[in-house]
Amino acid sequence: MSDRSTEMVTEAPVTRTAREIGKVTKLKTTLLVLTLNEIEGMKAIMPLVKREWCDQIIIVDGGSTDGTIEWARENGYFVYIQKQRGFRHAYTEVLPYVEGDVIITFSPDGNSIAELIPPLVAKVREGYDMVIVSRYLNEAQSQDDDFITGFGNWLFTRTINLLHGGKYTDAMVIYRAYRKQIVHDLGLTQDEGYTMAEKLFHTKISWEPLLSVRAAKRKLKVAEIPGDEPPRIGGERKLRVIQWGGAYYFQFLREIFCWR
Ligand SMILES: Nc1nc2c(ncn2[C@@H]2O[C@H](COP(=O)(O)OP(=O)(O)OP(=O)(O)O)[C@@H](O)[C@H]2O)c(=O)[nH]1
Ligand SMILES: [Mg+2]
Repeated sequence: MSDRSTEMVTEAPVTRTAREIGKVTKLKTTLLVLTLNEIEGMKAIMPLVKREWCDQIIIVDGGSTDGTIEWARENGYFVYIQKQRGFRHAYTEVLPYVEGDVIITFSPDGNSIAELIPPLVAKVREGYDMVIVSRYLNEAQSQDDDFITGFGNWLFTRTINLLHGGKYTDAMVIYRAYRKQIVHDLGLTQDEGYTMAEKLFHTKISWEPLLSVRAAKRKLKVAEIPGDEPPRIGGERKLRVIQWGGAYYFQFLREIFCWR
């Protein structure tokens, strides 16, 4: 599937000296597996993730009570249990444990196809700052979307493209790989990008949409590869359509005026 990836670079395509390519291909990778009561998904999906695909795997848990944590530890995974509630705190808290130069974020609830990890890593090693597994590129499809989430993802992606100069087909998905350095360069660990949106909509949000917005604003080298989103396996959906939708949309508008 990786041969049908889109290039979103605005400058010349990646042309590098052999020395630079050497540096890029040596990049170490850390897979972050996000869990909150995903025992069925974990049992079905994690055996499909070959441990040699990434240099490090961390299970980042939001406080599961269904045996997810115990199962992960029994199967030899390092588990980090977040202290503060909410996706973005999962990421900021686990960051000091990340040894890789590249972070891959992965959902073990059935929505992320494990076999796409190697082509995703290969693509990022071509020299991109971020590579997204797009559910809407070429023939890729989401079987997890309902009408509202499908429309929301379309609207949010188009809004980011229009307001911030992105060329995304999927600016919202978790499944992606990016260089750890850009987390700092784009100020993703700083509260200022989230607090007003979170207060207004009484929720905690994740950082993928802001990452997409700021990567577009900075004109980073971004690519997408197509990847289906199969339906969720077991467990419960945590998505809060109205609250997260409102908070993310507010963030996109705020970014017109804030952050360079
Ligand atoms: N560490 C952590 N993981 C979470 C949290 N909320 C959800 N997750 C996990 O993150 C992964 C991705 O969740 P999502 O796919 O965004 O949410 P979902 O509930 O599956 O909803 P949809 O996929 O949009 O239908 C799942 O494995 C969830 O269990 C959280 O607050 N902390
Ligand atoms: Mg999901």
